[in-house]
Amino acid sequence: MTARQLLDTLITNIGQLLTMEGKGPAKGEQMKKLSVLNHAAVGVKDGKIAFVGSAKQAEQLQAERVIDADGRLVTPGLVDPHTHLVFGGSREQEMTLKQQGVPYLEILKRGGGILSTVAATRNASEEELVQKAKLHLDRMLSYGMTTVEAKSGYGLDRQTELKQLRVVKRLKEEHPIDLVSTFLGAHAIPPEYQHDPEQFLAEMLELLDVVKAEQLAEFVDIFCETGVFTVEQSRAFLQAAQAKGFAVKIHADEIDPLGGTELAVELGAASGDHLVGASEAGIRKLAQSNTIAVLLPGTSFYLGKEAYAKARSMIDAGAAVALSTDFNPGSSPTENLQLIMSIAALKLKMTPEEIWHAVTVNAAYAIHRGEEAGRIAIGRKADLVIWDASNYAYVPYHYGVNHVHMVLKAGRVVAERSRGDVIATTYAD
Ligand code: IZC
Ligand code: ZN
Repeated sequence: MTARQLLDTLITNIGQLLTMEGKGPAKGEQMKKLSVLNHAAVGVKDGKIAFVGSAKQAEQLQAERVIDADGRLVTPGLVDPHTHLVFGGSREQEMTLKQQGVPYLEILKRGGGILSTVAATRNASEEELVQKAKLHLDRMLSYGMTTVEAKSGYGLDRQTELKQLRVVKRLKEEHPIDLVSTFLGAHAIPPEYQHDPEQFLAEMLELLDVVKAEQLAEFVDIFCETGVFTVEQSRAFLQAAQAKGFAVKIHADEIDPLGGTELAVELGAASGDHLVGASEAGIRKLAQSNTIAVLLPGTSFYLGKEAYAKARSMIDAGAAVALSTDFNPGSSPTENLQLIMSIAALKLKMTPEEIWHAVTVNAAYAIHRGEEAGRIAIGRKADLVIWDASNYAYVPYHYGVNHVHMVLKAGRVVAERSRGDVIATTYAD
């Protein structure tokens, strides 16, 4: 960057700038060290980062627009690597059942839970689903999330699974958040196949050819859990998906410890997700692999569980840990990744340094966006959050509220604090 070049935007007077400098995902010890620039500035040109340096150096630069960060913290846009974004209806009626002690898997067994969302999603039009998901995405954007993974899995039939994936495809064009699509047709066994899960899985595998031809998803995922799909079924299903050219992920060891963590590593999955019941042997294997541990402590919290994923053992063993909301209508109805950062501090005993790696660079690697999102470096897309905080430890500490001051997506201001706690999205203006 030379003094004569004109930047589109210069954010200067930054108190702390987290660039998340490094190479590849941050594993183990690497998660404990953060690269922090004090009194910094970031310049943007054509939607990309064109300058990273000190506020002093930036005094030489010219820009169309100068944003005075006034000593605030600036980080990469947050990345959420696991959401069930597109669904019909909601499940507030289950809250009473849960209070009465009815377990999550028992509600599913009775035909509720995921299956009640399946009924609502089958009944919703594509347009209705687009409008509903847009509201959720707007909220995510206002919380500083700029890249988000979205799963299907509330159709469990050809037509509705494709409808959900097409909704995501449309949203990729209509919403500033970068979306990454995952096919989760194997999310539950639908009522019409209760007695023949193998036939159901065969149908979902067949559907993958259409998903591939229409480029509707990059990843294939499966819910490996008691009463849903076994480890053997999951292995066969995901191997068949890999043979068709898909990358894979697994909902593993969320409620019962079945050995899904080991399976994720065995298959070379991009991520193993949940891992609450991961065994010590599974954790050791994870640490030696390229599979990212995507932890979703919002679900332990929301389902009122004592058990949380053993993030400390995982990081200390050398694994790369990411965090996610698991936004879904049943076990984690929240779009607030900042709240998840606080739960990770309180329940997973993760340090602020580890938490920031987990919601930026590691989350990006879990969805194969590690070379594009999650770091602030010259030439990368300018996805940035200016926080109403002077230091990075403050965000997980002050919990339950939105600390965003401003969000820039590819260099454009897309959300901004307007008054008090109100963060308004501005991308449609
Ligand atoms: O709708 O309950 N765990 N899938 C696996 C979910 C939670 C989503 C849901
Ligand atoms: Zn999930």
